[in-house]
Amino acid sequence: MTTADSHRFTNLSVTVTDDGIWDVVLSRPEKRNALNLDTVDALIDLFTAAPREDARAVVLSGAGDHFCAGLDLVEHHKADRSPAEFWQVCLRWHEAFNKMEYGGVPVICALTGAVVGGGLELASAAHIRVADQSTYFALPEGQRGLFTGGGATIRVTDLVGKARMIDMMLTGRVYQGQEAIDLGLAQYLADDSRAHAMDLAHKIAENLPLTNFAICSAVSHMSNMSALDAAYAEACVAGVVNTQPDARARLAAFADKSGPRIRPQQD
Ligand code: 1HE
Repeated sequence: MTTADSHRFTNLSVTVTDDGIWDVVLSRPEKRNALNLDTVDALIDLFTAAPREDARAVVLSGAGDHFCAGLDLVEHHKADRSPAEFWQVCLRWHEAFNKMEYGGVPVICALTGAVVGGGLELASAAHIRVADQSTYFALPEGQRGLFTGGGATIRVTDLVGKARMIDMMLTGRVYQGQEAIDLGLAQYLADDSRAHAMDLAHKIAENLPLTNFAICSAVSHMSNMSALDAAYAEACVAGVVNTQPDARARLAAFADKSGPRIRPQQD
Protein backbone atom coordinates (compact mmCIF):
# COMPACT_ATOMS: atom_id res chain seq x y z
CA MET A 1 0.00 0.00 0.00
CA THR A 2 1.12 3.53 -0.67
CA THR A 3 -0.24 6.70 0.87
CA ALA A 4 -1.47 8.86 -2.00
CA ASP A 5 -2.06 12.56 -1.90
CA SER A 6 -3.82 12.59 1.44
CA HIS A 7 -2.95 16.28 1.76
CA ARG A 8 -5.41 17.11 -1.00
CA PHE A 9 -8.47 16.27 1.03
CA THR A 10 -9.31 18.12 4.23
CA ASN A 11 -10.52 15.79 7.01
CA LEU A 12 -10.17 12.71 4.79
CA SER A 13 -7.23 10.34 4.85
CA VAL A 14 -6.68 8.39 1.64
CA THR A 15 -4.55 5.32 1.04
CA VAL A 16 -4.43 3.59 -2.34
CA THR A 17 -3.95 -0.18 -2.49
CA ASP A 18 -1.92 -2.01 -5.11
CA ASP A 19 -5.12 -2.95 -6.93
CA GLY A 20 -6.32 0.65 -7.10
CA ILE A 21 -8.78 0.79 -4.22
CA TRP A 22 -9.02 4.13 -2.44
CA ASP A 23 -9.26 3.47 1.28
CA VAL A 24 -10.82 6.71 2.51
CA VAL A 25 -11.29 7.49 6.19
CA LEU A 26 -13.38 10.37 7.53
CA SER A 27 -10.83 11.79 9.94
CA ARG A 28 -12.54 14.07 12.44
CA PRO A 29 -13.06 11.52 15.20
CA GLU A 30 -12.88 14.18 17.91
CA LYS A 31 -16.13 15.55 16.40
CA ARG A 32 -17.48 12.08 15.62
CA ASN A 33 -16.80 12.78 11.92
CA ALA A 34 -19.58 15.38 11.80
CA LEU A 35 -19.83 16.94 8.35
CA ASN A 36 -18.70 20.55 8.40
CA LEU A 37 -18.52 22.51 5.15
CA ASP A 38 -14.81 21.83 4.67
CA THR A 39 -15.42 18.08 4.80
CA VAL A 40 -18.32 18.27 2.36
CA ASP A 41 -16.11 20.24 -0.05
CA ALA A 42 -13.40 17.62 0.39
CA LEU A 43 -15.92 14.90 -0.50
CA ILE A 44 -16.80 16.84 -3.68
CA ASP A 45 -13.08 16.97 -4.57
CA LEU A 46 -12.55 13.31 -3.71
CA PHE A 47 -15.49 12.04 -5.76
CA THR A 48 -14.48 14.30 -8.66
CA ALA A 49 -10.94 12.91 -8.59
CA ALA A 50 -11.76 9.21 -8.08
CA PRO A 51 -13.19 8.46 -11.55
CA ARG A 52 -10.67 10.71 -13.29
CA GLU A 53 -7.77 8.97 -11.57
CA ASP A 54 -9.10 5.48 -12.28
CA ALA A 55 -9.94 4.47 -8.72
CA ARG A 56 -11.17 0.87 -8.97
CA ALA A 57 -13.37 1.25 -5.87
CA VAL A 58 -13.66 3.50 -2.82
CA VAL A 59 -14.02 2.11 0.68
CA LEU A 60 -15.30 4.86 2.97
CA SER A 61 -15.13 4.47 6.75
CA GLY A 62 -14.93 6.71 9.81
CA ALA A 63 -12.03 7.13 12.21
CA GLY A 64 -12.85 6.32 15.83
CA ASP A 65 -15.97 4.58 17.03
CA HIS A 66 -18.51 6.33 14.82
CA PHE A 67 -18.92 6.48 11.04
CA CYS A 68 -20.53 9.93 10.99
CA ALA A 69 -22.66 12.06 13.34
CA GLY A 70 -24.25 14.00 10.46
CA LEU A 71 -24.44 17.75 10.00
CA ASP A 72 -21.93 19.69 12.10
CA LEU A 73 -24.53 21.10 14.45
CA VAL A 74 -22.06 23.40 16.21
CA GLU A 75 -20.86 24.97 12.97
CA HIS A 76 -24.50 25.33 11.87
CA HIS A 77 -25.44 26.92 15.20
CA LYS A 78 -22.53 29.36 15.16
CA ALA A 79 -23.05 30.33 11.50
CA ASP A 80 -26.68 31.28 12.22
CA ARG A 81 -27.42 30.83 8.53
CA SER A 82 -30.15 32.45 6.49
CA PRO A 83 -32.55 30.18 4.54
CA ALA A 84 -30.70 31.03 1.33
CA GLU A 85 -27.36 30.18 2.91
CA PHE A 86 -28.52 26.78 4.12
CA TRP A 87 -30.12 26.11 0.74
CA GLN A 88 -26.62 26.57 -0.75
CA VAL A 89 -25.12 24.31 1.92
CA CYS A 90 -27.56 21.57 0.93
CA LEU A 91 -26.64 21.96 -2.74
CA ARG A 92 -23.01 21.33 -1.79
CA TRP A 93 -24.02 18.16 0.05
CA HIS A 94 -26.00 17.08 -3.01
CA GLU A 95 -23.03 17.75 -5.27
CA ALA A 96 -20.84 15.51 -3.13
CA PHE A 97 -23.37 12.70 -2.82
CA ASN A 98 -24.43 12.84 -6.48
CA LYS A 99 -20.81 12.55 -7.59
CA MET A 100 -20.55 9.58 -5.25
CA GLU A 101 -23.66 7.79 -6.49
CA TYR A 102 -23.45 8.64 -10.20
CA GLY A 103 -19.67 8.88 -10.67
CA GLY A 104 -19.19 5.31 -11.86
CA VAL A 105 -16.69 4.23 -9.19
CA PRO A 106 -18.04 1.56 -6.81
CA VAL A 107 -18.32 3.05 -3.32
CA ILE A 108 -18.55 0.75 -0.31
CA CYS A 109 -19.25 2.23 3.12
CA ALA A 110 -17.81 0.41 6.11
CA LEU A 111 -20.16 1.44 8.89
CA THR A 112 -19.41 1.55 12.60
CA GLY A 113 -21.23 3.18 15.52
CA ALA A 114 -23.44 6.14 14.68
CA VAL A 115 -24.69 6.46 11.10
CA VAL A 116 -27.10 9.25 11.87
CA GLY A 117 -28.72 12.22 10.18
CA GLY A 118 -26.41 13.43 7.44
CA GLY A 119 -24.20 10.42 8.19
CA LEU A 120 -27.00 8.18 6.95
CA GLU A 121 -27.48 10.48 3.97
CA LEU A 122 -23.80 10.00 3.16
CA ALA A 123 -23.98 6.22 3.60
CA SER A 124 -27.13 5.94 1.52
CA ALA A 125 -25.31 7.46 -1.48
CA ALA A 126 -22.90 4.50 -1.47
CA HIS A 127 -23.48 1.46 -3.68
CA ILE A 128 -22.83 -1.03 -0.88
CA ARG A 129 -23.14 -0.61 2.90
CA VAL A 130 -21.50 -3.00 5.35
CA ALA A 131 -22.54 -2.82 9.01
CA ASP A 132 -21.19 -4.54 12.13
CA GLN A 133 -22.63 -5.11 15.58
CA SER A 134 -21.71 -1.58 16.70
CA THR A 135 -23.51 0.12 13.81
CA TYR A 136 -26.78 1.94 14.32
CA PHE A 137 -28.90 4.07 12.01
CA ALA A 138 -31.17 6.99 12.90
CA LEU A 139 -32.52 10.30 11.66
CA PRO A 140 -32.48 12.60 14.71
CA GLU A 141 -33.52 15.61 12.66
CA GLY A 142 -37.01 15.69 14.18
CA GLN A 143 -35.64 15.90 17.70
CA ARG A 144 -33.17 18.65 16.74
CA GLY A 145 -35.80 20.87 15.10
CA LEU A 146 -34.32 20.17 11.69
CA PHE A 147 -35.16 18.46 8.41
CA THR A 148 -33.00 16.25 6.23
CA GLY A 149 -31.15 18.27 3.57
CA GLY A 150 -28.64 15.85 2.08
CA GLY A 151 -30.94 13.66 0.03
CA ALA A 152 -32.42 11.37 2.69
CA THR A 153 -35.96 11.99 1.53
CA ILE A 154 -34.95 10.30 -1.72
CA ARG A 155 -32.21 7.78 -0.85
CA VAL A 156 -33.25 6.62 2.62
CA THR A 157 -36.86 6.43 1.46
CA ASP A 158 -35.64 4.25 -1.43
CA LEU A 159 -33.96 1.94 1.07
CA VAL A 160 -36.65 1.59 3.73
CA GLY A 161 -39.88 2.92 2.18
CA LYS A 162 -41.92 6.04 2.92
CA ALA A 163 -43.68 4.89 6.08
CA ARG A 164 -40.48 3.82 7.86
CA MET A 165 -38.71 6.96 6.71
CA ILE A 166 -41.41 9.18 8.21
CA ASP A 167 -41.39 7.13 11.43
CA MET A 168 -37.59 7.48 11.68
CA MET A 169 -37.84 11.24 11.25
CA LEU A 170 -40.78 11.73 13.62
CA THR A 171 -39.68 9.43 16.45
CA GLY A 172 -35.90 9.21 16.06
CA ARG A 173 -36.25 5.44 15.94
CA VAL A 174 -32.90 3.62 15.94
CA TYR A 175 -32.29 0.54 13.80
CA GLN A 176 -29.34 -1.81 14.23
CA GLY A 177 -28.19 -5.41 13.74
CA GLN A 178 -30.13 -7.90 11.64
CA GLU A 179 -33.24 -5.71 11.69
CA ALA A 180 -31.33 -2.93 9.89
CA ILE A 181 -30.15 -5.43 7.29
CA ASP A 182 -33.64 -6.81 6.81
CA LEU A 183 -34.94 -3.28 6.18
CA GLY A 184 -32.25 -2.61 3.57
CA LEU A 185 -30.25 0.02 5.47
CA ALA A 186 -27.15 -2.11 4.79
CA GLN A 187 -26.56 -5.17 2.63
CA TYR A 188 -24.04 -6.95 4.89
CA LEU A 189 -23.67 -7.53 8.64
CA ALA A 190 -20.05 -8.47 9.34
CA ASP A 191 -17.86 -9.03 12.38
CA ASP A 192 -15.53 -6.33 11.08
CA SER A 193 -17.20 -3.96 8.64
CA ARG A 194 -13.94 -2.42 7.38
CA ALA A 195 -12.28 -5.77 6.67
CA HIS A 196 -15.42 -7.05 4.96
CA ALA A 197 -15.77 -3.87 2.88
CA MET A 198 -12.15 -4.20 1.74
CA ASP A 199 -12.73 -7.86 0.79
CA LEU A 200 -15.72 -6.82 -1.31
CA ALA A 201 -13.71 -4.01 -2.90
CA HIS A 202 -10.89 -6.38 -3.91
CA LYS A 203 -13.44 -8.70 -5.50
CA ILE A 204 -15.19 -5.82 -7.31
CA ALA A 205 -11.81 -4.52 -8.57
CA GLU A 206 -11.41 -7.76 -10.53
CA ASN A 207 -14.38 -6.78 -12.74
CA LEU A 208 -13.74 -4.83 -15.92
CA PRO A 209 -13.74 -1.07 -15.17
CA LEU A 210 -16.31 -0.29 -17.87
CA THR A 211 -18.68 -2.86 -16.41
CA ASN A 212 -18.31 -1.37 -12.93
CA PHE A 213 -18.73 2.12 -14.35
CA ALA A 214 -22.01 1.13 -15.97
CA ILE A 215 -23.31 -0.60 -12.83
CA CYS A 216 -22.42 2.38 -10.62
CA SER A 217 -23.90 5.07 -12.84
CA ALA A 218 -26.51 3.54 -15.14
CA VAL A 219 -28.62 1.77 -12.52
CA SER A 220 -29.08 5.00 -10.55
CA HIS A 221 -29.88 7.03 -13.65
CA MET A 222 -32.31 4.40 -14.89
CA SER A 223 -34.17 4.32 -11.62
CA ASN A 224 -34.98 8.00 -12.21
CA MET A 225 -36.56 7.22 -15.60
CA SER A 226 -39.87 5.83 -16.74
CA ALA A 227 -39.76 2.04 -17.25
CA LEU A 228 -39.99 2.54 -21.00
CA ASP A 229 -37.08 4.98 -21.12
CA ALA A 230 -35.04 2.93 -18.64
CA ALA A 231 -35.37 -0.16 -20.84
CA TYR A 232 -34.22 1.84 -23.85
CA ALA A 233 -31.26 3.26 -21.90
CA GLU A 234 -30.42 -0.23 -20.62
CA ALA A 235 -30.20 -1.50 -24.20
CA CYS A 236 -27.81 1.37 -25.07
CA VAL A 237 -25.59 0.68 -22.08
CA ALA A 238 -25.59 -3.06 -22.75
CA GLY A 239 -24.70 -2.34 -26.36
CA VAL A 240 -21.53 -0.60 -25.22
CA VAL A 241 -20.61 -2.77 -22.24
CA ASN A 242 -21.44 -6.19 -23.65
CA THR A 243 -19.34 -5.66 -26.77
CA GLN A 244 -16.24 -4.26 -25.04
CA PRO A 245 -13.11 -5.97 -26.40
CA ASP A 246 -11.81 -6.64 -22.87
CA ALA A 247 -14.78 -8.94 -22.23
CA ARG A 248 -13.87 -11.29 -25.06
CA ALA A 249 -11.24 -13.20 -23.09
CA ARG A 250 -13.75 -13.81 -20.28
CA LEU A 251 -16.38 -15.02 -22.74
CA ALA A 252 -13.81 -17.25 -24.47
CA ALA A 253 -12.87 -18.76 -21.11
CA PHE A 254 -16.51 -19.62 -20.46
CA ALA A 255 -16.90 -21.11 -23.91
CA ASP A 256 -13.79 -23.31 -23.60
CA LYS A 257 -14.87 -24.34 -20.08
CA SER A 258 -11.83 -22.82 -18.32
CA GLY A 259 -13.91 -19.93 -16.91
CA PRO A 260 -15.56 -20.06 -13.47
CA ARG A 261 -19.06 -21.53 -13.03
CA ILE A 262 -21.60 -19.96 -10.69
CA ARG A 263 -22.42 -22.40 -7.86
CA PRO A 264 -24.19 -22.09 -4.51
CA GLN A 265 -21.86 -21.41 -1.59
CA GLN A 266 -20.79 -24.45 0.43
CA ASP A 267 -20.72 -23.99 4.25
C1 1HE B 1 -20.58 17.03 17.05
C2 1HE B 1 -21.60 16.29 16.41
C3 1HE B 1 -22.35 16.95 15.41
C4 1HE B 1 -20.69 15.05 17.94
N1 1HE B 1 -22.02 18.20 15.09
N2 1HE B 1 -20.30 18.29 16.70
N3 1HE B 1 -26.61 14.67 14.27
C5 1HE B 1 -26.97 14.32 15.52
O1 1HE B 1 -27.97 14.76 16.02
C6 1HE B 1 -26.01 13.44 16.26
C7 1HE B 1 -25.23 14.28 17.27
N4 1HE B 1 -24.21 13.51 17.98
C8 1HE B 1 -24.49 12.59 18.92
O2 1HE B 1 -25.63 12.24 19.17
C9 1HE B 1 -23.33 12.01 19.69
O3 1HE B 1 -22.24 12.93 19.55
C10 1HE B 1 -22.86 10.62 19.19
C11 1HE B 1 -23.89 9.58 19.61
C12 1HE B 1 -22.66 10.58 17.68
C13 1HE B 1 -21.50 10.28 19.86
O4 1HE B 1 -21.64 10.42 21.27
P1 1HE B 1 -20.32 10.53 22.17
O5 1HE B 1 -20.77 10.49 23.60
O6 1HE B 1 -19.31 9.55 21.73
O7 1HE B 1 -19.68 11.98 21.81
P2 1HE B 1 -20.14 13.43 22.29
O8 1HE B 1 -19.56 13.69 23.65
O9 1HE B 1 -21.59 13.67 22.11
O10 1HE B 1 -19.38 14.35 21.24
C14 1HE B 1 -17.96 14.39 21.18
C15 1HE B 1 -17.59 15.66 20.42
O11 1HE B 1 -18.10 15.57 19.09
C16 1HE B 1 -18.22 16.89 21.02
O12 1HE B 1 -17.36 17.97 20.76
P3 1HE B 1 -16.48 18.66 21.93
O13 1HE B 1 -15.73 19.75 21.25
O14 1HE B 1 -17.47 19.11 22.96
O15 1HE B 1 -15.58 17.55 22.47
C17 1HE B 1 -19.48 17.08 20.21
O16 1HE B 1 -19.95 18.40 20.17
C18 1HE B 1 -18.96 16.66 18.83
N5 1HE B 1 -20.05 16.24 17.97
N6 1HE B 1 -21.67 15.06 17.00
C19 1HE B 1 -21.02 18.83 15.72
N7 1HE B 1 -23.34 16.32 14.72
C20 1HE B 1 -27.99 18.37 5.59
S1 1HE B 1 -29.08 18.32 6.90
C21 1HE B 1 -28.54 17.01 7.93
C22 1HE B 1 -29.15 17.17 9.29
C23 1HE B 1 -28.52 16.29 10.29
O17 1HE B 1 -27.53 15.64 10.08
S2 1HE B 1 -29.27 16.31 11.84
C24 1HE B 1 -28.44 15.09 12.74
C25 1HE B 1 -27.26 15.66 13.47
